[in-house]
Amino acid sequence: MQALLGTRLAADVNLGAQIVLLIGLWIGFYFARTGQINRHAAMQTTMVMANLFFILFVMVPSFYQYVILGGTTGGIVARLMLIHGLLGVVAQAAGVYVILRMRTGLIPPRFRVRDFRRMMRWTLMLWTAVFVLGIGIYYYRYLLPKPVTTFAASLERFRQAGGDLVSQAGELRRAAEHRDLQAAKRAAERLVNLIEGKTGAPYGDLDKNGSVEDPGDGIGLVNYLRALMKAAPEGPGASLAETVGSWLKTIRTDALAVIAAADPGAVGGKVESIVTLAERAEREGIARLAADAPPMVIIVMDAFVFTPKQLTVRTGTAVVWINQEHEAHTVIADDRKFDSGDLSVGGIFVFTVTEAGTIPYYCDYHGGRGGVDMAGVLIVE
Ligand SMILES: [Cu+2]
Repeated sequence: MQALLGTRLAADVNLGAQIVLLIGLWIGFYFARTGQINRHAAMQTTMVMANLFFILFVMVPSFYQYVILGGTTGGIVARLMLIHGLLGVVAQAAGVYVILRMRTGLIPPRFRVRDFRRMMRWTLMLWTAVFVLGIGIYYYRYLLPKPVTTFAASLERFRQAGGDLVSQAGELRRAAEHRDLQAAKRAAERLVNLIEGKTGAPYGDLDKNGSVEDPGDGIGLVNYLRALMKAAPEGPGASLAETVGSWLKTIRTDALAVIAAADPGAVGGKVESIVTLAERAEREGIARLAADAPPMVIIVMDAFVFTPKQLTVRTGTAVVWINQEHEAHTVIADDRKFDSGDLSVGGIFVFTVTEAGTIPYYCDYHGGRGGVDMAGVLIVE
């Protein structure tokens, strides 16, 4: 039914049904309290059996897509889904047990709960708790407003990051000249973070001064280069991008050596090499690449959203998606114009837009067609 109705509509139908089922169960409870036992039995049986339908056709498929296929265990939605799934199975099993016990002789005597009335009450309580968890899932997926940003990293940001590379190398040289090891390590941390980006292996508070310093946008120069190479693998920029990439790797290695150094005297040679290479990478590489490359924008996948969610681009723009978290995502157009397949952390997908129009897209695991949950839209002019 989820596939039939789409993620959001199936969730809406299920939400309505769950409200009806819960009210029904509490009315059934009232019947029991007022001695209307036949009505009680009929009501609870109907509600529990009806719920089996929604479990099988809405909740199991939704759980399978989000948690199992997506391999998603992080984030509030997946965690709620896991708890909800576990407790929901217990609640439903208890409901079926109560029905069998109430209406049939199928439960062998040794499996018969002694305080049956208490068990029924507990089942109703558990059912209610699972309902509340379900509301939580619905809220976080469909109601909670997601951040709306229009800023997309572009070649302009790439050029700026190149400038930051040179200025941080300058900071490093000044610190080394003053034999200020702390300041040198700080500048070295900024260099590494600027180069690697959030998804890099050495990224973070490398000098252990209590703060993560990254003058860039967290994407990382190496990822800008990877995106450029993917956007135009045959272009004249591809081999230059590769060369710049190897320079950046050298700078990174030397900067890590500065961070690991025990005294200011040990960093001199590294610092000179970093400054020379940074200037060269900026002047001969990044500035030229940014000037010659066709227009490019980067959309980041992080915290189960596309940022920016909505973006206007010109025809001929290479649109790049980068996965910046440790959850797999996909980028798939509503009309299947493109489908990235699984993108793990650091994964890049490029689609160059060629004609004007609106292209809604979504993540196959955490979103759905029509702008549901993890989804975005490209407006091509
Ligand atoms: Cu996703």
